[in-house]
Amino acid sequence: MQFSGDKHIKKEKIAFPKNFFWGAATSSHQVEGGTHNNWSEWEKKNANRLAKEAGDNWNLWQKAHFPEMFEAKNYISGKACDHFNRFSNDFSIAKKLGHNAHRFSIEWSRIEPKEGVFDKKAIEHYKQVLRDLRAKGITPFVTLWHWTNPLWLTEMGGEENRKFGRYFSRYASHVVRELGAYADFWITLNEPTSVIGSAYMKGAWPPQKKDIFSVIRVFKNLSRAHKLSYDEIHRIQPTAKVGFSNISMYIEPFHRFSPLDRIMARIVRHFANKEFLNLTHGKNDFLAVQYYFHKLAKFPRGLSDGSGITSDLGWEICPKGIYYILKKMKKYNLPVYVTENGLADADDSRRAAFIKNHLYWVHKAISEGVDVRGYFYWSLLDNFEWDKGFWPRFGLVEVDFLTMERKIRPSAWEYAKICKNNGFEMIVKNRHI
Ligand code: IFM
Repeated sequence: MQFSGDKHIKKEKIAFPKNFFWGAATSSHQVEGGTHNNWSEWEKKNANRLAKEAGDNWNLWQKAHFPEMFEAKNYISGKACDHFNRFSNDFSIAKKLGHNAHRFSIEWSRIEPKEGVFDKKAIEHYKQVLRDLRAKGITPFVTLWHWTNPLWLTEMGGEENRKFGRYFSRYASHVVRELGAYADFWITLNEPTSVIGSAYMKGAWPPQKKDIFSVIRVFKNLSRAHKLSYDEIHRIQPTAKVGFSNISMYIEPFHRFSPLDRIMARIVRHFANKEFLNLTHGKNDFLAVQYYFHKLAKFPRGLSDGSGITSDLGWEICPKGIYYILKKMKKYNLPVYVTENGLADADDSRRAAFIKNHLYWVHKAISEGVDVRGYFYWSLLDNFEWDKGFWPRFGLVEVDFLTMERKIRPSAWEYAKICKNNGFEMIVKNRHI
């Protein structure tokens, strides 16, 4: 550590462990284009409503900067980034940016468009995707379910169907039998609690329910899906590394000394961050942490955002939260990967600092014994942000959704330096980052 003239400012070398995985993440529905699933159907029915409601949901600055939120077409995933056809070019960009790993998802509705009928062409497509990554020296992390269900399953109740676990593990075993030779890291489910919260508690995502019994059912069915597929994947590929990705919020009590706020913070922490880990105990080879949110718990009002600099979506930027989350992972004694962390930042004014500041805290967790082995920025490309549509720009790479032209953002080059050097130097002022 080097100290400059000002005693409050120091330069720290942030070096990551050898063989650290550096990359970015995407998901099929958000980037591929041409998907036909529960979300694509829901979008058609809800695009007009979402465009109308935008006026009530966003602040003046957001409305002025992203007028596309008032257009119905913003809410239709359609061609997305056309990544289905342009994956090889996109992976060349990732390679140029120094990424040695990439996380993407397989679209269940392509693999199994009808119940029990598996599409050979879809498998062939993902084989090409995996071959392309490997040929470029990029290690694939494959997600099997990033929120989208085939329509036959949607008609049968989707995640609420008590056979969801069996259907999912049958699909997972088919994929791993066909593609296991090309990938070692499998993420069964992406952020199960985001779906439980947004689709079954808040009623914002398909199937738009607000029903505690559905919540309980979906917790049960998704955790069963993970456990069954964990066993299946290991049966087919004994050396596979299997986990699920967990959205983890940094939750503090609104008033530090209020016992009620503290109890509330504990309860929310438990259900948001821990419950799925508990339910899948013993069936995880690694922990996949996804961090975006700092929230304050106030009894009885609920969660509110902290103050400070925010992303374009108004999400508070709170880098040290990732440290507290990672420290909680230590007791599980498993390797940890940060499989998502990122922000919507259309003018790219905050992204480079966002990445560095979060990595500073990831590194601190590592130096205190947490076995973090990789970091995946969300996302490689600007993409379709679910019920918010295309206006939030999360990409290291800007996408023109009309021409499909890709432009590498300056922050992507900053991140590239970190990936290539396996670390960076950081000027730290009193550790206030
Ligand atoms: O875009 C999503 C992603 O699909 C899952 N994790 C959070 C991201 C940003 O909201």
